[in-house]
Amino acid sequence: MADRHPALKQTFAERARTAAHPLTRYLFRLMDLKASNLCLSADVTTARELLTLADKVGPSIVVLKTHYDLIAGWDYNPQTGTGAKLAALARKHGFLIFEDRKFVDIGKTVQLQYTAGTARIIEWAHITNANMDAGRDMVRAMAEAAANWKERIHYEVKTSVTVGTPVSDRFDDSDPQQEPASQAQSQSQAARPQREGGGGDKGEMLDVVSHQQRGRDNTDVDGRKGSIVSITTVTQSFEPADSPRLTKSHHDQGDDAVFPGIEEAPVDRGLLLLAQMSSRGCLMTADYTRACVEAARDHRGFVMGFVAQEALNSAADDTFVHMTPGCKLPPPGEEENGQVGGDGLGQQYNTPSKLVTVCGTDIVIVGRGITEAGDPPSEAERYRRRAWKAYLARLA
Ligand code: BMP
Repeated sequence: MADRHPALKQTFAERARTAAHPLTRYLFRLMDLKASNLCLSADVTTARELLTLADKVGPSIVVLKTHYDLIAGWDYNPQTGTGAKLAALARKHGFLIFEDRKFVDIGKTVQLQYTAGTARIIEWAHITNANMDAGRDMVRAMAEAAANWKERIHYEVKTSVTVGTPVSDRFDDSDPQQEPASQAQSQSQAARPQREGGGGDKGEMLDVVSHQQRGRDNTDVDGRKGSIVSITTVTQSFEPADSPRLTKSHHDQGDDAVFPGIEEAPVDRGLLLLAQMSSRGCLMTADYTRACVEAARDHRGFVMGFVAQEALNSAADDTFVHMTPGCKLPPPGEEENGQVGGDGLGQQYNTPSKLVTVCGTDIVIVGRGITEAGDPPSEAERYRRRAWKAYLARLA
């Protein structure tokens, strides 16, 4: 496959014009702009290390790969937590975040794992991946979840609240024992938007305070009675999510720098299918890999490409991107010998040159080769230069 597909001889800039997925088009542009086809697998174990590493290595990479579940001290707050901070670093340095979650379950469970729960991966990770063993419906379920999420965040709801004096003819004020409601109580109830809708909305909410009112005419069956003490006007207005104001307020972590030369990443989310693995004795068969390619073609608007050991584009209109882990360079000065061993735990390594020039992958994923180096930023630069050189060699 890898030998023949025209994409192998196209520049990333050319592929940015034809890729089916908006995030893939953006990624190819970023690669061209930064002259980088390097993904850092930031497999450190604390949130502090993760953020420091992302900040230092950010200039050399186009993708930062995470395993959020191996990070101690991950802050789950969607606005100010670790995901939001990573997103700010991604904007500052120009990279996409790829949570290597390898989803595999029935569709419904995966939808919830992707969009809800503790980590709310969809909120901060541009890209995630899935093991297709559970079958194609899981990919469809994830695509639907991503589409619903995008629809939901496309408009930010701004809610402003005013608490007014009740109008006498709007409620029954006949209860002489009615207690005054505290202003704080009224406001806390009013803070909930009354209803959702599009394009600006205004409604009145009756603030109801319940009292124990046994034996009176308008008493509820459980003995609780509602007394209306104020009228709250709730105004909702909607603003497109891609407006500059929202982008800033959404991610305002005190670090609003934006990487120059390209606009911010689109809000679209993308999936990589885990089509092949780098580990020794991996049980993924050629049939499984083929099924991944077919599922990707069925969901071109959501599946960006593959985590694989070789290029898998084969049909004329395949525009998928490939990312490949199991990548290591020999120590500086020994590159020419080209030999890299495994890690003793099943991981198998290849050099960027083998993976990009020979196997046809687009992005190399490097973990310990960089994280365990004495100087990770300069080692990341060495990997970036090597992987980019391998890409230029493939074009030639
Ligand atoms: P390292 O470069 O340190 O071996 O790390 C590789 C990273 O890529 C790890 O995060 C691992 O989970 C991931 N990975 C892999 O090694 N092989 C695969 O086939 C798929 C992966 O996601």
